[in-house]
Amino acid sequence: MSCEKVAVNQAAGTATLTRRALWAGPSAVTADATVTEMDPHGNLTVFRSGKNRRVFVPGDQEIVGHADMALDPMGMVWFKDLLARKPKPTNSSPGSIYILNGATQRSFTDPFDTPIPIGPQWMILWPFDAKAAGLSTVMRDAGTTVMFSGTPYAHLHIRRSPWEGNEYHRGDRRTWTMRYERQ
Ligand SMILES: [Cu+2]
Repeated sequence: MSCEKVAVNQAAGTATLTRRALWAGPSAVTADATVTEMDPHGNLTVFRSGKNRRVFVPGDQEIVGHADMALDPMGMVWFKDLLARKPKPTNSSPGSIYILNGATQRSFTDPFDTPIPIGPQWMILWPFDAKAAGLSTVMRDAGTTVMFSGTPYAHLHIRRSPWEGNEYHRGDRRTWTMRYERQ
């Protein structure tokens, strides 16, 4: 979070920022959520206080890496630790952050720093071991990556909607879908 972000966001107005912040999370939690602005030090300015424990923060579309976010309490602990550059996050149980409005991210390979769009995602904040979990550490457009793998900030970075696919309810007909692959 840069000072630049706060300045640009101040010009946008509270109503606009609130509306955009709420795109970050699922509709099941938006109605009762708190909406705040966050400064570069993680200090919150409340726009709207809500009854559930999820906090929505607007990002800035003009700045790479500043996505709209919906954080739960442990997600907030983790994110503030990251902002403060603590060597290790201090969340005592897994947190979660929704970034369902998508994001852009700095490239780690391109000298001209072309932003990579990474789309809707959500994160489970716990230092999973990629190898043990059998998960990739490389950016993908769907599925799960262990991001910041091998560091205390490692987390499950999950693309696309958690509500993809169909639910099974008692009495529903089963459709087995399988794919074959050539050896
Ligand atoms: Cu992530």
